[in-house]
Amino acid sequence: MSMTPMPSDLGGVLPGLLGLDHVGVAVVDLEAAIAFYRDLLGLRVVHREDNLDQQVAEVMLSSGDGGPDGDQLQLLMPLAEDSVLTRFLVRRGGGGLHHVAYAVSDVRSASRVLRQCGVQVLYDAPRAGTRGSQINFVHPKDTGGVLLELVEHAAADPHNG
Ligand code: CMX
Ligand code: CO
Repeated sequence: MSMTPMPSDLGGVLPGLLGLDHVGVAVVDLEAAIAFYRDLLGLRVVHREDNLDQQVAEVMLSSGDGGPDGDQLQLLMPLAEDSVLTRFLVRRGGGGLHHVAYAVSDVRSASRVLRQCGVQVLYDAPRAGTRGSQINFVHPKDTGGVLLELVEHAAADPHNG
């Protein structure tokens, strides 16, 4: 895995970047993982939902109030054999760090700028993420091996800062 060099004329700064949002961890047993982080770190579940578009069960945990301050862990478990997560778990022989997500004010323009910088943005248009957010991804082959998620929170999300 390599990192795509940034064209110097773009300045290398992503517009509308709000900061780190969450870290995504793929798991085989969601309830066991929730119990592990609750009992070991005292994290609590602040949200859970099934994302049928992504075919994953998602649980957000936080040590704070679950605000978009980077203090969130997202546990992910596949809901179907053809989920993108199934391939990841099979390839790795179990769970592990799956992605790092950054909050942006406008996922469409952030994706456009990243495309101009030459990295592979996965979706032509953003898709549905947690709590009504809109998400897109940069392929790990362009980021040194880390799947990078962009998340634009829904305006109505009470956690939207
Ligand atoms: N982190 C780091 N590397 C990863 C990876 C990950 N999460 N997933 C795959 N890879 C690596 C593989 O190890 C493989 O590397 P090698 O070529 O060195 O063996 C390479 O990427 C494979 O790439 P690929 O053939 O294009 O793709 P995959 O079928 O494995 O899919 C990806 C990878 C990123 C395109 C797919 O996972 C995807 O579409 N992700 C976006 C959606 C998603 O992740 N949804 C779940 C989270 C939802 C949420 O956060 O709300
Ligand atoms: Co995520």
